[in-house]
Amino acid sequence: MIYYFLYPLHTYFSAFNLFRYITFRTIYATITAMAICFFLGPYFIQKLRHLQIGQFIQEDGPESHRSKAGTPTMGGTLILFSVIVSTLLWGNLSNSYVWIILMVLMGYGAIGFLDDYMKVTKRQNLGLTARRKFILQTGIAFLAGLLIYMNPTFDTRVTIPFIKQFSPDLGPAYVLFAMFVIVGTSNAVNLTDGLDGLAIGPVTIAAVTYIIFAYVAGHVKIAEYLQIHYVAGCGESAVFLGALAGAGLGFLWYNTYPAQVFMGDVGSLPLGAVLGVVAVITKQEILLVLVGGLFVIETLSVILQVGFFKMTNGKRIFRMAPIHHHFELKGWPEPKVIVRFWIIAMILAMVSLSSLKIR
Ligand code: 57M
Repeated sequence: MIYYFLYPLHTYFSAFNLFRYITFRTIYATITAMAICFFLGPYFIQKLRHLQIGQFIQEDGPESHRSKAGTPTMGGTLILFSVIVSTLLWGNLSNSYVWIILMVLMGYGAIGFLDDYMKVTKRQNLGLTARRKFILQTGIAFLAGLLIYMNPTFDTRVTIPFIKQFSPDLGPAYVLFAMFVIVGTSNAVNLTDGLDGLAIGPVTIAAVTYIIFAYVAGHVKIAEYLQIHYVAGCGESAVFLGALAGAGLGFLWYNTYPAQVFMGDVGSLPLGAVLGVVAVITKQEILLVLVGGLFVIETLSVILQVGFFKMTNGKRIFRMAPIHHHFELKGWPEPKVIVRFWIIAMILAMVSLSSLKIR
């Protein structure tokens, strides 16, 4: 909205010309979302405690998690609030990609809110059935994929990281591909959110990484120079990603070990889903496997564990899946697991950025 009300005044005050620049608005979207999360955090946590919205700990979890019982959860609502307010303030609201992203954020946020609410009211860690959750996720992802596909300027070719010559055109099937990316990333982040700050750290790293991809893909000259797909208007998603990164840092202030609040499914499901949407919009879909490589590792550890368990009638590859629990049970202190996973996420993000030059 600021873009609307203040930019036109640049004819009277040249300083207001700044509001035209995506870089300027991305920086201030980041600061705004961080400030909202940081300053509202204590009040919000106190409110969650008052409402007795506390985490129920599953019996079969690691012993060290017992002490976490009752930690306020559903902190993701504060993240979503900060991101939405900051994006509405600093984003160019005539950009359709911004609204598609916000639709997915709110849609998945509603799924997570429902799931968390059912868990809290039933005092057990079982919310929506996996089937119901999957159907809702797929429906929203389909709508997002269709809206992106219907944009006449959107290209349905898929970018293969590090390979410039080959970019298969999926045509209408691109909608199904986009759905897979969005639903898959949402659930991968959800699985990863099992230690203090373990999900929000890499989500913030991925958001910052995609700010760069969104900016260069939305800039016709830079996109041409880097020989990547130019996506008219996708640069505006950098403002949203700035808000996401800012809210992530603001939330991390309270979610870091020992966590004062958990994000809940209301946070993990939408955060993963919007990373998927942005990966599709910026046409760096498959690269998300690298940018969000930590989420992929966590998900693969579960798939391998469950598959091996079933094939061998009860044998396990890991002491416990997802893999963060494996290292906990090996005796690594929780902060050590978390920070080492963050370091891996940063390394993967840097390698993914190198794909811009290595073509
Ligand atoms: C999402 N949720 C955390 C918190 C967070 C198929 C199976 C792999 C599913 C998986 C599962 O249940 N995943 C659900 C992970 C939970 O965190 C809550 O959930 C929200 C995210 N969705 O915001 O509200 C617990 O994680 C801990 N936590 C923190 N700090 C945080 O900042 O310490 C979360 C955030 C919280 C808290 O203890 O209660 C979770 O782990 O459930 N299941 C599992 O992950 C379980 N693994 C398992 O069963 N492995 C089996 C098979 C199925 C692979 C095996 O290895 O043989 C583990 N999780 C739990 N208990 N809770 C281990 C058993």
